[in-house]
Parts: sequence; structure tokens; C-alpha cells
Amino acid sequence: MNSYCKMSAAEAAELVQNGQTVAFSGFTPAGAPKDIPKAIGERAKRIHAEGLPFQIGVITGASTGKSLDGSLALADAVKFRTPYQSDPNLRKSINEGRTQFFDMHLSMAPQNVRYGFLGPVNYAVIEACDISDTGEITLTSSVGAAPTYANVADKIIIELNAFHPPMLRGMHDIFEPQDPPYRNPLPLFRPSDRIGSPVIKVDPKKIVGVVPTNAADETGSFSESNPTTLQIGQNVADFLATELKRGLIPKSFLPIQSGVGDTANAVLKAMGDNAGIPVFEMYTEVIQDAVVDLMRSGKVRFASGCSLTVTNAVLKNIYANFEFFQSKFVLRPQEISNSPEIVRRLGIIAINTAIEVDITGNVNSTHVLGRSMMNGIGGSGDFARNAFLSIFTCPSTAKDGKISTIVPLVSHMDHSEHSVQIIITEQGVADLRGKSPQQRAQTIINNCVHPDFRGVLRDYVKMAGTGHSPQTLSAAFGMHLQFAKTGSMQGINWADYKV
Ligand code: 0RQ
Repeated sequence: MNSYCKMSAAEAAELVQNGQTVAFSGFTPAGAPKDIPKAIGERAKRIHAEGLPFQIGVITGASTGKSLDGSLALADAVKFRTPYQSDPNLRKSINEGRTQFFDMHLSMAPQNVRYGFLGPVNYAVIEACDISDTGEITLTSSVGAAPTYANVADKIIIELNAFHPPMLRGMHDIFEPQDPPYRNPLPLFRPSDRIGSPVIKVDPKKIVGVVPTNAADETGSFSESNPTTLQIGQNVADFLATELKRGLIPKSFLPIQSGVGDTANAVLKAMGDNAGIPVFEMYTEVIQDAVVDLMRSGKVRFASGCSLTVTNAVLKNIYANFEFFQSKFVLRPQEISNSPEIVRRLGIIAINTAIEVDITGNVNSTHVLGRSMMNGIGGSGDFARNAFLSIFTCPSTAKDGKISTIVPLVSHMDHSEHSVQIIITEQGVADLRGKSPQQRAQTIINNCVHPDFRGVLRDYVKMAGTGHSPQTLSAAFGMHLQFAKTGSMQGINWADYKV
């Protein structure tokens, strides 16, 4: 090891003080530090046992793994958290009001930190596979916001993870735009363009410790596709193939952004199997297992992302066959992978998942019943607002059919009707382009709503009358209230809500 101060995770945790803000590398569990946050959690528990306070502000690229968000939440050590999370224990802490969560578009997290909007960053904790004496840091399976956090933090601690080989140098393209009023256009015109450096460069004097480890990423495995996700995937692929045939997507196709999770995986698989879709490229934030399979089969030519969020077996296979994959990937900072400027320029087809959609096309991606945070808006807004085609998918029902995911009015809105063009459920496709709110309601109810809820939503629209938007304030949340009262949205009587 080079000239830096080698220390244990416990020693590194001792450096962090109550009330400080720590910015971690990582985007999803990929590239997130593991040993140091776990040790900070242990330190918090010890301090709490003495009756003293210990909580820190936690800033990351996106979600992380159980060693980071999980350990710190279980130790009640997270004072505030931004910009995204998906850990069950942290979610509980947020929804119980013990952690203040600031949900933010992921492209904006680095610049908001640089602008000073979130206060000073005391430590950046960065997972690396290599570090030079001159302060060149080679990241691991993600970039996230690590370049900005390393630059703005007072001090840096490196978690040097031998699980990821130093040959990864070259997989990352590190570029930080200048801040206004000096910002120039981002010179990126194709998903495979490189505009930056393979490493983060920092003043080596800022690196106060290096903690060696050998720990795999904590990415969960995917569930087997079920008939609903398979049908959604099929509907997306068929829709895109038809658009191509109609000449509404250029013959060469357009880069794809796809969200995370089982539905997103099923969509990509279906696109791979559809002969009507040509070989394509990805310009996305999270590269997951299905993309790697499509690279092997030749259907995906290139993927630009912010993280390689794949299961461990897949990651090991990529590292073992690095010569094949090396020229097919680039990992970028989230400010670039999710840049609205680039999304609009490249004409990206954005495919994201909704929790809830309403009959005029507003989308809720974050809150259950308007109140409880699920994960956060993530990158969905960065892409949806600026895409060539903005698609949202979801199953038509949740909780064993007791909830219709399509409701009169969303209980929280992340993406307004203006950023949502296509809704796809396992029932079918609603193309909202060029349609008025009344026409959108007809299309969504006819094509996407589960048959159990079509009647009730048609009755709602009738009750709302002929206004520009088919809404009535007294009943807009009737289906949510019915669920709160009875545990199911079924069996609603609109007469109860008429004023
Ligand atoms: O509950 O966990 O108790 O089973 O919500 O729903 O159908 O499993 O969906 O895992 O694909 O996640 C929007 C959350 C979907 C995700 C969301 C319940 C349902 C289940 C999860 P259980 P599913 P998924 C790229 C882009 C925002 C960020 C984003 C997300 C649980 O995709 O966080 O897009 N997106 N980023 O039962 C009550 C409803 C419900 C409901 C579903 N209407 N009411 N509960 N559920 N609909 C990624 C990044 O940015 C990093």
C-alpha cells in the first residue's frame, strides 16, 4: 500500500463526530462503502448506550446497501438523508419521523452539494479499487456523485476494496460541469462518447485514511418474472416495435433508459426477444442483469450508466470476461448519466415505474397513500421530463387486487401529466399524446385499468361531468378513503362522496 495512513474501519469511524455530514460513494448498493458505515453504526450504538447523542447527515448517490443505510438506520444514527433510499429500516425511520429525508432528482444532488445548499460536507467516504500516491482514485462498480463529494469534502476516507480489480481503470468517465455562470454545453453526442478522466483526482493531503477490505456489493437478486411483469414487458416491447414500424421512432432506434426492479428487468428481456426491435444502445442510470444478457446476445451494443447494479455472479462473470465487456460499458457521474440536457439531445426512450397513476396521466412514484415514503423520485424525473418518449409502467392492481394502481387523482404527484406520454399495465397501453384530459381518462380506463375497477372509474368520470379535466374535489380521493376504511378499494359507492 502507498503512503496513506492505513487504518481499520473502527478507527475511521472514530474520526466522524456527532452532527457532521458524511457523503458516501455508491449508487444503489454498487460502489457503496460497507465496512466504514457499519463501524459508524457500531460507534453510534456505543455512544447512545452512554446516554449521549450521535447522529450524522448522510448524503449518497442514490440508494445503498444494508451495511450503509441499514446499519446506520438500525443504530438510529441518521439525522438527515438525501437524495434516495430503498432500505426497509431506513424507510421505517423516515416514515416514523426519526430521519428527515429530502427527496431529490438524482441529477441535481451533486450540484446542490457544490452550490452549498446542503451545508458543508465534513467527510467523503469513497469505495475505490485503486489509489495512487498522487491522489488518483479509481472507483468500483458505480460513479454516483463520488467525484463531487470527494472534491467538496473537507477530508476523504477511502475504503479500498480488493473485490474489485484495479483493471477497472478506464471503465469510468469522470466529468464535472462548471457551475453557472460559467457552465458550457456537455460535449456528449452519443452514448459511447467519453468526455472526462478515468479517475477522480484529489489533493492527496485530503485523504486522511485508507481502510482495506474485500467485500462484495450487496445487490439483491431478482424475483423470477411473473405473468404480470412478463405481460407488461411484452406490451412495452410490442408498443415500441409498432412505433418503429409507424416511423415514429427513427430506423436506427433510440437509446433506452430503464428503471430498476423486476418489471424493468422483464421489459428489457421482452425487448431482447422482440424481432421487431433492432440492436440498440442504453443511456441509463442503472445497468442491471438483463442488460448484460442482452450484450452477450448482441442485442445491446453499448450501455452508458451510472452504476453496474448486477448480482454478484454476473459481476464476477463480467470481471472474468473483461476484454469482451470493456468496450461495451461506460460509467458516468449521475450529473451526466441523468443530465436533462443529454436526455433531450439524444432522444432517450425513458421507461420508469409508477406506484400510482391517475386517469389524466399524473404519476406518483414515491408515496403510498399520499403519506408513506417508498424509495424516492430517483432518476425518474430527470428522464421522464426530458425524454423523446416517456413511458410509465405498473401492474394495474396492488396488494392482491385490493388496490387499483389507477385512481381518480394521485395521492402524491411526482410527474405531472405534462411529462407522461404512455402508460402501460398488463392490461394494455394508453397512448396519451395529443389527448385532452377527458380523452386521456377514456383511454386509460379502457386500456390500462383492471376490469374490477373499470366500472367504478367510468362512474367517477360521469359524476365529474364535462369540465376540461374530469375531476370532482369531493370524491377525488374516494378510492383511497375506501381503502383506509375497509382495507380494499372495491365496493365504493360514489353517492357517499357527492356534494
Ligand atoms: O409492496 O413491497 O409490500 O410487496 O409497493 O411495488 O410492484 O413490487 O414495484 O419494486 O417495481 O417498485 C415505483 C417503488 C416500484 C420503484 C417503485 C406496493 C407493492 C409493493 C413495490 P411490498 P412493486 P417495484 C431508476 C428510476 C422511483 C424511482 C425511479 C421506484 C411495493 O420503481 O422506487 O423510478 N421508483 N427511479 O404492493 C399501495 C399502490 C401501490 C402499492 C405498489 N398503488 N398503493 N402500495 N404498491 N403500488 C432507479 C433509480 O433512480 C436509482
